[in-house]
Amino acid sequence: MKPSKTKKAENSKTNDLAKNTENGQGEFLTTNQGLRINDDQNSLKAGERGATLLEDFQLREKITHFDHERIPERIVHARGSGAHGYFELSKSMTKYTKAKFLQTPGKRTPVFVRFSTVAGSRGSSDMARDVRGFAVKFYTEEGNYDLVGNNVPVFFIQDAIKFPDLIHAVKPEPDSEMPQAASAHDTFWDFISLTPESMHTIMWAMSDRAIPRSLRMIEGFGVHTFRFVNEKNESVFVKFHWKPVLGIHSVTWDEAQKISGKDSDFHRRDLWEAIETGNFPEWNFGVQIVEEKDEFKFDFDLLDPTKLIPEEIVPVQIIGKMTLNRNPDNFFAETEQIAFHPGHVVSGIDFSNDPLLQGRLFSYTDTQLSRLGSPNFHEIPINRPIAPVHNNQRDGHMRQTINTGQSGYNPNTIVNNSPVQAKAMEGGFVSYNERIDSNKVRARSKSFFDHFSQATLFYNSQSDVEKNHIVDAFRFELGKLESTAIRERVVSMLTKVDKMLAANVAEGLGIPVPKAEQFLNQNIPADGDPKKYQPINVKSELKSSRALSMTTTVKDTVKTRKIAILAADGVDEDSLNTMKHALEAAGASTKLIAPNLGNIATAKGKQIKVDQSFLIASSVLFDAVYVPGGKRSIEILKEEPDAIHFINEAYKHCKAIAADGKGTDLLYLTAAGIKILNENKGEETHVAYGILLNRSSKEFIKAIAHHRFWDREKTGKVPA
Ligand code: HDD
Repeated sequence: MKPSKTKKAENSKTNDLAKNTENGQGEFLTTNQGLRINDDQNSLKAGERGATLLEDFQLREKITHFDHERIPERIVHARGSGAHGYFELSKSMTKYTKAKFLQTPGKRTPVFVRFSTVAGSRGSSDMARDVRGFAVKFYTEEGNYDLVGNNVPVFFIQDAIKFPDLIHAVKPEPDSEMPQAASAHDTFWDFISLTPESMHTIMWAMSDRAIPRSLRMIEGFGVHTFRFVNEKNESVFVKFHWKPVLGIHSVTWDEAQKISGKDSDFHRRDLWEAIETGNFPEWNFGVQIVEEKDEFKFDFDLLDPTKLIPEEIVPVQIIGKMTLNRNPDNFFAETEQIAFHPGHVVSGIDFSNDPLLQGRLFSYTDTQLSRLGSPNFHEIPINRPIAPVHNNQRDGHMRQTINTGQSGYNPNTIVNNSPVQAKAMEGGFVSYNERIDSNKVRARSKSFFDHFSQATLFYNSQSDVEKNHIVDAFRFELGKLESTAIRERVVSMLTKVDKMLAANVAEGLGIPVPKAEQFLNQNIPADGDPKKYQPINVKSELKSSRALSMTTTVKDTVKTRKIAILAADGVDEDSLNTMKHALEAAGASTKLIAPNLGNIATAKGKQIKVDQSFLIASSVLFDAVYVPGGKRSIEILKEEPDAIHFINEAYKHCKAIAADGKGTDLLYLTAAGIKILNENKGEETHVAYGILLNRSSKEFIKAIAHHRFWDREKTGKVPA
């Protein structure tokens, strides 16, 4: 789709100050000093065939600017896509917090959201197996509030001091700079095999959550426990959740790898197109509240970022909804230059002592200095708060503000002590006065030493299909390693999560299941007693949690799903149009795929425009396939190996497939049809498998909404 300009959403932040008129439309071309340019096609030369002159300030300005166009990419989360929108509160949080944007139901706050992968470079594939970043900047009237989270509710490590090690381990290996955007290599698993605290997050990363169908279909989590503080200075602990209205859906690993080749911008394009076509992505915003008196009532530590609070124990209260309704005008100016920081808070939101969060509070401002190059990064339009900014900070690279007058200090009499400090009742930020009385130590609390119970809880909460996918992910990732010793250490650690899981992974790797005792906890200070640092076993009361499985997610809509319609000359017009219109009326989009671009002629001789040829299209870029009737159309498609492959692949990836009239003949040449013939089980079984022969559009729509028919995986694999 050609990028077009979305109409300006009413509730979006208007960062217009530095916005140029639309590509200078109707204006003269100028230098950066405003000098009108007469010839931008030729450099200044001593004669038509002579040397270029140093005097050519116009050439030098243009080339110099170009030479400096790239800035350092983010050290992590370099690959990202963003959008503008708004957050609307539905339930007042006055009881818990004084944050103004959380007081009055109906209040809208502009936001900018950036989704990202963690490990890959800025140009890497969207479909890497990875945790997704989910960072939201709320432009509140009291200043910017950044909720810098992920699509996984827990993290790999418990203390920020280990973050550089984790990232060095997962990034491409330093000698060969391989592999890009992938955790399937020795250094990552070497680190993980020596870091048992990572096991819970590893389970999420090896699940299908790490290969989302769409960024519009991921959950978001603040991860850490934060604090709400109310007007009376009372505090509660809070965890933040984003729940996608379209449900949480993923692709298969085979699909993810193929999509990376077919369209490495798959997620970015999907987000962009959804917003351009008015299908605004939405998330419900939820909180889990824990009273201060209950801080120690759980069998895990609230400050430990490798733990979640199961929703069965503390339900998620939905308090509002976020809608993304405007694409950026300029990727670099907005998505690339936006600077998030967990320390950008407003009065009423405060931190807990989670040691990972505490380290982050240092890291984010620091990284912007090297990435954006100046302590004035807050003056870049996308980072500017809508709340006024007044202080005595001055100067620095690329300062935009022109501070007037004599004073740049406080206290002063010159401007009557301005800018003045705000009292708490005037919105002045006052840190929660938590009592802290302890020795200075480099240590970790014993309450952080249970590394496996929630990894087990996560695994036990998965359906059989989800469990199989996790096993396959481990077999893939560990299978890519050069070192058998690392494989063994990881599998030995898995025995602490689930014995069957470890056995299944070991079988795929062709190794015996190593004993659990073999794993080493290397997170031990030089003078520490190794015995004291071994993980402790906690048996959690809860056996499984519904919210952790994707099988319990929303499955009643086909909105924004993409359906491929395969046809050729001679297609039955009614068969094509009835289904196409029904799908589009239900909110899905369709693409007509034929042997060549241009038009196809229907059986009645009407010309219909083809959207994609088989050379361009691929089943992995679609959610479902429909083959309309028409004798000639099907005869042509039968001779088209790409059409057969298209259906085979969609079948392999468990997608809904429908055929009408003669279209069913084509299906019988594919894995889908062969399966039906072989099993000879009757129509209802086909429908249960997501294969619909001569069924209504209503049934097809229901099948697409179901997302995938995983049962097909159980009953034998198919080629594709
Ligand atoms: Fe981080 C970026 C999320 C731990 C240091 N982080 C970054 C982004 C997200 C997260 C979503 C991208 C923001 C954007 O789109 O610009 N990070 C997390 C979460 C964590 C976490 C959910 C754990 C719960 N991060 C973490 C630690 C450290 C960092 C422990 C360092 C001690 N993160 C950074 C960073 C980045 C960053 C180096 C790179 C680019 C940036 O900040 O602006 O400072």
